[in-house]
Amino acid sequence: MLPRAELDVEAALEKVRPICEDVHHRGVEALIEITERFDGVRLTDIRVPKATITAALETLDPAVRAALEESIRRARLVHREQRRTDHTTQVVPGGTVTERWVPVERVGLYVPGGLAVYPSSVVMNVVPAQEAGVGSLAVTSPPQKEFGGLPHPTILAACALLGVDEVYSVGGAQAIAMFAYGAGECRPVNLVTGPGNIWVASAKRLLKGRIGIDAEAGPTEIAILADATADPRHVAADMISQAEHDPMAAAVLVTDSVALAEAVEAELPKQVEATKHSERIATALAGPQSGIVLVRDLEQGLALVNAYAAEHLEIQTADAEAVAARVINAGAVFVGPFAPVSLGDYAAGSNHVLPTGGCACHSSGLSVQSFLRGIHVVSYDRDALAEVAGHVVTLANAEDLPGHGDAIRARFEWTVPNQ
Ligand code: HSO
Ligand code: ZN
Repeated sequence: MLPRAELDVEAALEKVRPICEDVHHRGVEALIEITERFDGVRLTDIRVPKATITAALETLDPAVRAALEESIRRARLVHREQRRTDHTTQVVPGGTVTERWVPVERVGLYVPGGLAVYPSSVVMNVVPAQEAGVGSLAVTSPPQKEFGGLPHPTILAACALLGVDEVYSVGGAQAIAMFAYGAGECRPVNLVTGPGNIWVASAKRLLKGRIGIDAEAGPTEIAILADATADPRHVAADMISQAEHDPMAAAVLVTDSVALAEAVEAELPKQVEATKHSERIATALAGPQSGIVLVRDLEQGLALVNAYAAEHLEIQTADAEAVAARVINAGAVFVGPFAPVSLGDYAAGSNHVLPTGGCACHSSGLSVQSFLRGIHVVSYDRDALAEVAGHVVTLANAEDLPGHGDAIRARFEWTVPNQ
């Protein structure tokens, strides 16, 4: 019964379709015109010069550089270990199936602009792609008026730190179309990942198939399952931290403690008032998608959070590890009092590109796996094929596809009975 923010991606398709077609047919010229219309900047070139990317790193605040480096280091630690190894199964003597994990050849990574600047999202997209072994990787991010039509310099600096030198200053649906069809120097990609606004989500929906996509990202969500042992100041702060992203963001506390519910309710306005983006936070917290839910006990709380399948789920209860072990639907789970979502947003080592809108019940966050395909390589010798030939012919006939069976029979001078 917990409502979610309504995003009408389907309705946005009407506006997005002509934009994508225009980019398809007119390439860079269309991108420049559309960018002028929506971002208010006239680009001379869609590609950010390499020297500009390098210069952004040179002028980056050293503290931000150190923090980004640590974020990258931790993300690499975790993602490196996600890489699956090829595996061969011997089905019969002379008959094997190998699963080969092959990186996608070329990917396009979308880094949002909008209400905030997201160099951390550069890290979360680029690191798994690189660890997967993707050979060709392009980043795009909306141009910023105050930076002369370039993406935010911190985004460029993050690209430089990660060794990414193909960057475009294009945002919105037109950026996804640029990746899908190619335009100017940007060759078409095979896969697009990264969060974005409704226009980006809508373009992903439209172009899915021509390109692979990770997910259609919706507004950020945090759910917190907490009992009387949780600190209401921490709970309130964590709810605010994600409400800060978007007036449509969801922050939901689920608790069996009336005392905690009341304490958090009292704490929220105090903290909201004191923080910088209080207006959008207050809007997000007042929305129907946010609230405090009182449950009978943690059992019922677990049932609720599993049904809700939040992008981020914090467990702030006694024996949090045991409770967390019973979570089956969540983009990422944050366990105990010292693992707030903000840690995961920047520097836990985990990925912050996570399924929203309940998609956590069928999808995972971004990982090395997102950039790999498992190719089955089938290798059978004559004896191994002979052993199963009769079964294949039988199944082919059962499906009324005798040509399939004949492809087997032809290899044995038609001696395999056609039954
Ligand atoms: N919480 C966001 C990611 C993010 N937060 C980036 C700060 N910067 C969605 O997981
Ligand atoms: Zn965040």
